[in-house]
Amino acid sequence: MKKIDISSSINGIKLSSCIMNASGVLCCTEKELSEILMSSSGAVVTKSCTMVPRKGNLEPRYFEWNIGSINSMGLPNLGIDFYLNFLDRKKPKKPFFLSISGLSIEENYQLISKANISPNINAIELNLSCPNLVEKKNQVSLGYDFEKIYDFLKNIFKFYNKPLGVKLPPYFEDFHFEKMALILNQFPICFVTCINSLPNGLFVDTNKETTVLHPKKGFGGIGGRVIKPFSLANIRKFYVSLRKDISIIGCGGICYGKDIFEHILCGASAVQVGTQFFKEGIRVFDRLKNEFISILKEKNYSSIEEFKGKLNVI
Ligand code: HRO
Repeated sequence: MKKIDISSSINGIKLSSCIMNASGVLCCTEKELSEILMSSSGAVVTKSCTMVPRKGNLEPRYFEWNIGSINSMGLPNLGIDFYLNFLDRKKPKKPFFLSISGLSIEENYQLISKANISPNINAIELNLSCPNLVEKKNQVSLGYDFEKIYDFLKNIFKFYNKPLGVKLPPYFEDFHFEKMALILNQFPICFVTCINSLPNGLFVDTNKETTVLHPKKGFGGIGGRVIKPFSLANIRKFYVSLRKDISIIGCGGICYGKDIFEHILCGASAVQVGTQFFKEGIRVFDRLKNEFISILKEKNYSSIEEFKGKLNVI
């Protein structure tokens, strides 16, 4: 019988499985990260970190329903030193992506400088798209600030010399896709992760006539099944407009093996699982792997390279 290989490469970083966790979900503490290390996920991504630990926003700050989730976590994390220390102690056998999300450009430079001298990091996933910071209520997130982002990346690559990817917010306008691709194509970016949660959704409890979240008057980032068409659109748009050596990691709406297939068909080299990981726990990686392998068997594919990016337009 034909061997099915679901390994992948993110611009040279080898993953034994193309399925990994999404930053933010069950990847904040020692216990959570250790569990991911022991699972069948192809890599581990940390919760986005800041220079000092943060408690995050007030609760309730997460809610899920049958087809989606809304969150306003507010970047709770244990601080960069914890994640670097975890990495140095555990020496993971799978790629380790440190997600960072400074509250200012200056803080991002400090975080990146620290990561730059850490010997065991495989890559930084620079989060340009946290939607929920109460302290930045009137500021546009960097991923939507096309003026600032060019200079920001230019300065980073003056001193940073390890692999770096960016986690992008969802875009909706052709103009924005083109503008972002034009910027990213000028830098030695290793990968882009598409997409973070859709910012400023609102979920209403009909019976109680209230919001379901407390922070930010109930508004929060939307994830889960309901956002899959937007993830696919962002993956596809960037797949056709970015340099071919920039890998794409798909994120958003992965619940079943078929969702992984669709992300890769649109151009992703790997996928991240967020809302469904939170719902189902660590066994989600085995289930998704089995379902994905079954689909490849049915379709007579033996590796993801055979269909990656090969979406046909009717
Ligand atoms: O912590 C959060 O509120 C959060 C972050 Cl950093 C992010 O990147 N995406 C999200 O949906 N929530």
